[in-house]
Amino acid sequence: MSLDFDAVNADKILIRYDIVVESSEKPEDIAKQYLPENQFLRQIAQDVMNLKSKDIEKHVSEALETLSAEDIIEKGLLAGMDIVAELYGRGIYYLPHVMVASDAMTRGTRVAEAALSGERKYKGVVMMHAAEGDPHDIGKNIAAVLLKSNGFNVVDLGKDILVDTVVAEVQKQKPDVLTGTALMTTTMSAFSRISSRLKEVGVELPFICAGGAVNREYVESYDMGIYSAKAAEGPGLANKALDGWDWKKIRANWDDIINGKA
Ligand code: B12
Repeated sequence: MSLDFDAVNADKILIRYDIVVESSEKPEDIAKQYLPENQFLRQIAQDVMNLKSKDIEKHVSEALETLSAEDIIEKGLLAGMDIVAELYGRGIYYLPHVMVASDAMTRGTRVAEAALSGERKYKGVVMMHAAEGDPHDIGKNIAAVLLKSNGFNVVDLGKDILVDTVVAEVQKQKPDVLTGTALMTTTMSAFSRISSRLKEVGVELPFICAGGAVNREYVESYDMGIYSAKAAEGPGLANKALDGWDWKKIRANWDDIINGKA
């Protein structure tokens, strides 16, 4: 089923100002600390935060006249989604807000992605997915855009992908790197299962695992797992795999790679 977000009047979705009164902070105050200074980026972040799905494509196109697609995604669209996540976490926004904001984010990302320059001469294949049972794919989609803009051929399996499917696709398509995203504590265990299954069938490759449900300690508790906290780290980690580094070497040099020293 596809939802028609154009028909949504965001002003009619209840915002829980009662919680705000209790905590003496308004959504606008909470948003202030995340909003970028640049007026175009600020407008885009506010579009996501204020659920302005209809305006965002126009605003991203305008911003592209002076800013790079990567900056628009990372500093505008993502900043807006951070605010939405914060407001949702505090119980001020409800699920409908998050869904409309996700739609705005996706539309904006599509316009920015179309503007990414560069010859499509692929340097390697990255296979991506969101964990079995997990519908959260915004971070994965952003990471995909950044990997593509860095010259990788991205094979995106999608969201809520069965462990069996991931293992079968890796065997079939033989990517250089596999990635997984999990935002729910109930779905993150799929990664260790994928790791065990790949070992059983004799496949080893760097497996970048991300999403709010996982941390470095967890990801490094199973073979092949390489932790990532930010989409922007994806290309740097994947580049190492193309340089011939195996997952053990990438893991051992993780801090240096993330800090741009390796
Ligand atoms: C948006 C959202 C949704 C949207 C998802 C839309 C979509 N298409 O993704 C919708 C509305 C569908 C949704 C649904 C649900 N959600 Co929700 N959702 C969120 C919310 C508010 C924001 C998540 C988000 O998009 N963040 C922004 C993105 C950019 O972050 P990210 O994915 O982590 O990506 C970053 C990094 O992880 C990294 N990254 C991610 N992937 C990759 C890949 C690579 C290769 C690299 C390098 C990096 C990388 O890069 C990004 C930053 O640069 C969070 C709250 C929160 N604080 O996170 C809850 C949250 C994740 N949801 C939650 C829940 C419980 C649900 C529901 C079960 C709610 C319900 N009761 O129905 C349902 C799921 C039902 C189901 N099973 O189908 C919980 C999970 C709790 C838990 N620990 O298990 C959270 C944490 C809210 C909460 N505090 O309770 N949700």
